[in-house]
Amino acid sequence: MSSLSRREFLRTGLVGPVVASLGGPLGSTVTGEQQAKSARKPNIVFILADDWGLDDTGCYGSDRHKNRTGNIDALAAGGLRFERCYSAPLCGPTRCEINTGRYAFRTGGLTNPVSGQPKSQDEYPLARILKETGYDTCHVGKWRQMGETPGDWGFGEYITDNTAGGWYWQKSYTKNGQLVETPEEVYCPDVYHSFAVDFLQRHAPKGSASAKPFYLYYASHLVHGPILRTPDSKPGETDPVALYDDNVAYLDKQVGALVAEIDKLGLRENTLIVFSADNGTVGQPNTIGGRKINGVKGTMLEGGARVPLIANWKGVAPAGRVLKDLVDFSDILPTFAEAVGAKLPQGVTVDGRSFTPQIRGRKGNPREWIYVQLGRRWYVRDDGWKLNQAGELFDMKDSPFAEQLVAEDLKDEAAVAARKRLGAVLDQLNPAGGKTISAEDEAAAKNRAKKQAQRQKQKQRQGQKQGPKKGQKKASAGQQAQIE
Ligand SMILES: [Ca+2]
Repeated sequence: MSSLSRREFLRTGLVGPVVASLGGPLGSTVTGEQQAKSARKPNIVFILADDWGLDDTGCYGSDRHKNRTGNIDALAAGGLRFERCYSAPLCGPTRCEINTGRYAFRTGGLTNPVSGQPKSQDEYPLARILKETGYDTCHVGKWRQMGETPGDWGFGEYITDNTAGGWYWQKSYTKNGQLVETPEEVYCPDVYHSFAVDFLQRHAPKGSASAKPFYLYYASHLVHGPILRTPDSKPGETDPVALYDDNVAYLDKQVGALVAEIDKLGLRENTLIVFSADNGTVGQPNTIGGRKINGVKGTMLEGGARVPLIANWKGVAPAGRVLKDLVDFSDILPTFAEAVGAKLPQGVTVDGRSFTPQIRGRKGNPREWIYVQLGRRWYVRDDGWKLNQAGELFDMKDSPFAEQLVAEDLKDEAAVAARKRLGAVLDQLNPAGGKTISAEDEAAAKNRAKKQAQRQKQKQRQGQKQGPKKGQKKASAGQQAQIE
């Protein structure tokens, strides 16, 4: 236990027989109450923003929102911030990776919609792993693209809705499989937040479920389109840019409220809080230090999949540390599993690598490359280079602002070595040999998404012509999602 304090050791979840075997001498140095507190398995709260890039986040240098994300920035200041984390460039494939720890060509979670691909019975989902380790599991917010229900995927309780886009001012939602209808429109992010708070309160030291550690997956609809007014928007506000800013501010406010609740309930020191996003910004990327991020949601450019990743664990994660370690979203499952001391399923290829050691302040075993896939396109990227399915090599030294295509016949030593190195990774992964989608099906999926976006715009235009309904002032389509 040389590099691991006893307190930290107990927190790893390596408890039970190990703790029991420590016996007398160590046991006599702490009170029973302290020991019980230390031995409690850590809780995990995973906050996932929707359509939110580095350029939306103050602590990543966003010029536009630098004073709008104070609560998220505070999580980074009190914990770790990973500079190079990669989701998939689209909602559904990202959520598949989170829940399975596996790349899309293994699961079939290739593009939107991914419902039915993969199936929960064919996978070993994160929530099920945690549940089988004794955790209470709760899903809050966006789910639909995963298919089935959060319950099928291992969540003991959940609140969600039947949509892949934003679900804001509405008269219905789904709670634990039951449709709930309300007489008046409610702001669903607030309803979902209350559900999360109730879950936390039941798991607080004095709550009815205090004996159980928990996993709360807080998958906000914010800031996916349609970009509508929030409860904090100026009355009558219709300017789409102002409303977009309001949505950013509202997500940050909810993050702050969630963390304050965790503090108030006495859960903070035993709770790992992770904040990330499911893909990059929609529409126009914002600037960082005056330069525009290269690429947005749905693209295979850096801005499509490079997202913020913040891990805050009071008393465990080093405060204010910034890491350049490469992380991709298949890493979330093994990271959370290791954090709670759960074993990974046998006989299942998990692509991810745990970054729990880094969260605990150690060097860990950082990745040498990350992998990103969307439909029939993919790339593998390492510290300075990126190679895609077409064999195109990009020099990434100026990312996330620019990526330079390298001429195929360039004899530059570093480029030649990178092509060889990354090519070997792709050969080993062999995405083309895994589950795939036909060009026709991919085009059809894109077309459906486009039509859906058009319907959304049409609906919003009609809403504007007719004037806003009570509690629902529609924005123009200027900043709407083009795709789910
Ligand atoms: Ca998204």
